[in-house]
Amino acid sequence: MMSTISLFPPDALPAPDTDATDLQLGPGAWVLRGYALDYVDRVLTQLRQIRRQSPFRHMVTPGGYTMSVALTCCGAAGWTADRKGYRYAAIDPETGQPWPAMPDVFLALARQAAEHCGYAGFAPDSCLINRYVPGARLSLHQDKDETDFCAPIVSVSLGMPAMFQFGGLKRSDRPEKIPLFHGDIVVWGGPDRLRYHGVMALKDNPHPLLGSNRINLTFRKTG
Ligand code: MD3
Ligand code: FE
Repeated sequence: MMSTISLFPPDALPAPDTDATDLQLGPGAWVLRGYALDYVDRVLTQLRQIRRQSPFRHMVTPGGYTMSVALTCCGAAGWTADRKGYRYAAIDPETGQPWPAMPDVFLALARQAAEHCGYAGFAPDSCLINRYVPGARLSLHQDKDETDFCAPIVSVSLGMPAMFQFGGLKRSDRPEKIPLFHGDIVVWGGPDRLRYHGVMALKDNPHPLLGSNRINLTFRKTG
């Protein structure tokens, strides 16, 4: 792969090593179809441990809404929402204990996918794990609770398919719809890092491994 100067953004774009099965969504965003398939068994084994330690829960937003998507986390920092706002914190407020450690296989998968898209040296300190059942959705939002917007976000989709909405930098920009399937990875960085995005209400299309569930892992560098 060609080397890039690390002045990004806006001086240099990543030098991706993407191939014909990759779908480019923007100057810094790619869908890697099936990229996680070889990792699924190991990822699900680790996920069973994580959810035993820090169970899935439905966060209540500062506005008082209970999210339809259930969440847990692993890594040095986890994401929480309460009346006071959204933030990353080292302690899971449900258990009073640190979030489960990030498994090596999670880190390896996220790093490899980021590098494939030209983001070498991705070092996430947090993985948010979302669980969707039929009807669950995530309304259009930006991910801006992190402090380092130079690092990309890597997302791994498992289980039932979802219709992802990829908008612009303004909430009013009409989003594009992209289906995401079991094993797909999406990498977002650079000029696409702050685009609005969401997930439409899930239809019930049971998956052989995960039944009527969709799991999404998002890897972030929070600090
Ligand atoms: C585009 N999760 O947890 S991942 C989230 O499928 C979240 O559960 C969705 O959005 C899910 O915040 C979508 C894809 C994603 C994640 C971060 C992004 C897309 C993004 C940041 C910028 C632009
Ligand atoms: Fe998001």
